[in-house]
Amino acid sequence: MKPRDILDNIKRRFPNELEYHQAVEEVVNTLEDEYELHPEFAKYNILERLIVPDKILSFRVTWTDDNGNVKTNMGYRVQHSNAIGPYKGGIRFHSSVNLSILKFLAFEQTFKNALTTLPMGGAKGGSDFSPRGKSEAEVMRFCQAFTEGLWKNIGADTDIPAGDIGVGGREVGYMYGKHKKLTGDFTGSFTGKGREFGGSLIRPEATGYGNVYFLLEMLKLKNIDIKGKRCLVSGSGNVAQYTCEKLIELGAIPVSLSDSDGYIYDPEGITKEKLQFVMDLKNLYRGRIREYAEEYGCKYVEGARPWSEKGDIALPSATQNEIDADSATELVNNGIIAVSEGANMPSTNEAIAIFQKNKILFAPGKAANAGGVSVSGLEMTQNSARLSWSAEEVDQKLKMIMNNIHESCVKYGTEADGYINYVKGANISGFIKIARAMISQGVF
Ligand code: NDP
Ligand code: 8G0
Repeated sequence: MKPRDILDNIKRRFPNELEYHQAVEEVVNTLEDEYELHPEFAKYNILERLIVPDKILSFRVTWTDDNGNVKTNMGYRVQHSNAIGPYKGGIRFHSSVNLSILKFLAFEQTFKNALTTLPMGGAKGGSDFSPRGKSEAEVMRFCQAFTEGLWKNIGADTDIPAGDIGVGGREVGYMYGKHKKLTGDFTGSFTGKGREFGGSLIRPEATGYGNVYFLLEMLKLKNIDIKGKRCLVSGSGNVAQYTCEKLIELGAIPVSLSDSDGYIYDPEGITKEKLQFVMDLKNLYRGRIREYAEEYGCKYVEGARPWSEKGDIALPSATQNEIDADSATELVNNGIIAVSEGANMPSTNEAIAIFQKNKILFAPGKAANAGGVSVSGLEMTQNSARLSWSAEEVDQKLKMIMNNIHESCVKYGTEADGYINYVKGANISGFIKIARAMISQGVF
């Protein structure tokens, strides 16, 4: 079957899974030529086998709130592919979580993990539970109940979850603790753990820092200095915070942040001190980004995203589909030079096409945000070797990995006119590695 026919078939068999279609379509669009070049891919039906997840676990999570009400949520784990290593990918807790979203995330994770050069397969999991407004005790009970549904299917050599939207160090700690209690084993069964029990230095920073390292490589090829560049950042969670931290360190000027209620625009720039306010606000008090505008007297726009503001570089770091065709057009008209995705699939396929048509430097999440899972891979190495590396060592390795990913994208994505199609580069590079592993391991 040709890639197009496989895509049509997937759409027909899973008609309501729009995010999954979108992620698969983005890959299929860039793979057609490469597929033709290697008849063995079609012979072993590699593409279809790589699109359909190995296994999907779905379970009910029952927990009790502080008022004694018994609640139920859904829990899922999509074990997408373990062709090149154990399943690896985060856990998302958000009211919007459904199978389509987790399937798209697990699919992209498989390609991303292949790009990192570390031996990790792809997975994603989560629940439609929202930690927002829940007490500390409720979050703990939920995490424990979720782990009860999952624990038999995960493990340091099988499937290693981590955080994602709505799941930070606190939640990973509770899940890790429950997993340890049920198995009796102290192993590297999760990443993103606390420092005291096997967590890696630089893991919290890794996704944001890594995205900026990737951006630096893109700019370097064009002889563009990041200093003084005005950066539109969305989100205000883990990825957005450390993206801002690295941008500020390098002399760039982040001017926006957002959350699910709205965005702030601070034309004077988010400084180190203002960023500390955001970190305390979000990580300690679990407040809203609106409070930044109240504190510093800048603009706050309810129910909107920052893409209509003027900036040189956009680093979307909140969630999927936050940049649509209209936003992309606005960004281009306002003179954007680069878009580097911290979030997973923040741009729609139509938005990507607009960036590429206008020859904007565009880095897809599966390349630009791979720093997070890379340092998770380094955490796994440290856990199994029973040692811990210094922050400098981990940061150095992170930089090297991001530079390697950039190089692979250039290798496979440079087009006849010299434009680097990072989407194509990332997809082909990841695909070839996984396809070879699948062929070598036989048909099953
Ligand atoms: P966090 O939960 O720490 O932060 C998420 C941020 O995005 C919050 O500001 C949140 O606002 C906002 N947000 C979430 N959902 C929506 C929505 N539907 N609409 C508008 N805003 C929303 O998550 P992370 O920072 O870890 O993750 C952000 C993105 O980066 C995700 O796409 C994730 O998959 C991706 N990613 C994360 C990695 C990591 O290491 N953490 C690694 C690679 C990718 P609010 O506070 O209102 O919920
Ligand atoms: O560490 C991880 O496995 C992880 C956590 C959150 C997100 C991601 C990702 O790459 O999207 C990976």
